[in-house]
Amino acid sequence: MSLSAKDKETVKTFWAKVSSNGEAIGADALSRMLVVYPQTKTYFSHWQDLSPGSAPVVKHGATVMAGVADAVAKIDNLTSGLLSLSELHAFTLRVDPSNFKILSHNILVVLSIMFPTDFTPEVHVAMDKFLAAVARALSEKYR
Ligand code: HNI
Repeated sequence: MSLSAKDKETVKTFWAKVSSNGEAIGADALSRMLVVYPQTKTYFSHWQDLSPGSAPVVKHGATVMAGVADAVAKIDNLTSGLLSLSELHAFTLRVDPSNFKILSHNILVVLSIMFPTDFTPEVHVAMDKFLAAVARALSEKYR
């Protein structure tokens, strides 16, 4: 399941095409996660409004996608590159790492809807592997 050199190139090329839509991708992915997997709401109970498209959901969607953009930039060193973000999620936020997989799934769903032509099976598998690698890197500090 590791990312080949070809997968990395595919991720970077696809990301270059779609990254200007990061905010919209993040807002929809987070909105869907909170509706379809309501157990994820527990981490955001301090927000005023957790409904799809609400201000905090849109804002945090952009934050998460900025994190994904950072991960694309660090694709060759994800474990060390995301260590402080892993520490934050493990020790401060105490997010159960199973949720990373749930968010990744929602990001893939949104990418497939927003970019039906560019989201080829090749892009799908590369992005799936990449998001799994990001989830693994974010889980590093839980050990
Ligand atoms: Ni996550 C904060 C990135 C998955 C719950 N998260 C952040 C921040 C980034 C980030 C960046 C802001 C850090 C800072 O303030 O320094 N999160 C990511 C990435 C992923 C991810 C790249 C996976 C791809 N986070 C998740 C998941 C959950 C989650 C799956 C819970 C279901 N994250 C949070 C919470 C915060 C957070 C909670 C604090 C937000 C707030 O406003 O309180």
